Amino acid sequence: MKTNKLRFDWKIAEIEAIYNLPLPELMFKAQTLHREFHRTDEIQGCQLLSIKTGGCPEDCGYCPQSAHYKTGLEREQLLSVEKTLEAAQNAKNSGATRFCMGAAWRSIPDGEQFDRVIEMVKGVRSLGLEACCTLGMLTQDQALKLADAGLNAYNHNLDTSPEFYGSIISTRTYDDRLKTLANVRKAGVTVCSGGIIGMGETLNDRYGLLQQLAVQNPHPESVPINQLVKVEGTPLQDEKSLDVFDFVRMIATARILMPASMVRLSAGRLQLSDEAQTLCFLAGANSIFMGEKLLTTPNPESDRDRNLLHKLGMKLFSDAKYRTA
Ligand code: SAM
Ligand code: DTB
Ligand code: SF4
Repeated sequence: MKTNKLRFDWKIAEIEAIYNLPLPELMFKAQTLHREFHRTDEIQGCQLLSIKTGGCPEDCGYCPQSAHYKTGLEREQLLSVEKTLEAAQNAKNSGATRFCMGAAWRSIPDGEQFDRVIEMVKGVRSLGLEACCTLGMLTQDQALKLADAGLNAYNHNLDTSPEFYGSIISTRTYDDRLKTLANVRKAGVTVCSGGIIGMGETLNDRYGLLQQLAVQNPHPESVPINQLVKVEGTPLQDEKSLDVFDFVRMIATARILMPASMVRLSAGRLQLSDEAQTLCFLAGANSIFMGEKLLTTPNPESDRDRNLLHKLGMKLFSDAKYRTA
């Protein structure tokens, strides 16, 4: 890997300058770095599964799964290992190479439920898929146990800038988030961390989020960029829609700041035309979530994704070997 190209000292003014470049310049820089570190004809397909749904004690203002808001979402206890592995096998059959299990927990309780998740991770790995979990806050001991089970990645998003964070979530702090990321890193599990745009944040908040991610050494290996999915009943249900070009600029800037990382075009694809998604790929996004559901909200149908990739002459990764560059 060309690690001498990676920087961990990004300043807000530099990030601002990149984000606001004339679009052709921004895209050129993003593409130049993208092709140095990654193939440009392939993206990774990931599949999400909500293994424990709803009833979450946290108050994240965007989230349909928070118990603080009436979103009409049906709660579900932790799935069985069998059901989870059935979904993982289906994901593999449809071309995904990474399987991400999400749970609406503030933190994962030790005991039978933790042990069950360990079995899920082992099972997903034995299918030849990369295994990723997102289960809320994690202690060092839990992170080490997940690492022993073969977990490849842990998703824990910073979501936004430290300054805006308190307007979106009050039940945990930015430092709590960073602490879990440090526990994950120390356990030798790769870090998946990104955020959401379209929540009413300022441009400075977007630069602030990108800075928090890009000054981590090493960079998160995986950076999901989500567009807010507006869910009725959440405090952000009436938020103004995001301009597509802001999404493209965010992805391109993430690609430039963290060139070796996977940049994932995550929630919000249903709101994007094929052309807009293509701009995101050209800006350096090299992964999508596949399947008709994200965790609880809809996602484009598989046929539409297949057709789009085919039209673009692109394909999904054919193996699950963890790629850094
Ligand atoms: N409870 C765990 C946590 O918060 O870390 C794991 C599951 S949580 C649903 C995973 C991530 O999904 C959140 O950090 C957030 O970035 C993203 N997310 C949740 N609701 C969303 C929405 N309506 N639109 C976009 N992204 C969303
Ligand atoms: C991430 O950044 N986005 C995914 C994944 N990590 C876990 C989750 C998106 C959730 C969107 C809302 C829902 O479907 O519930
Ligand atoms: Fe709970 Fe995660 Fe949703 Fe926040 S984002 S309410 S922690 S499920």
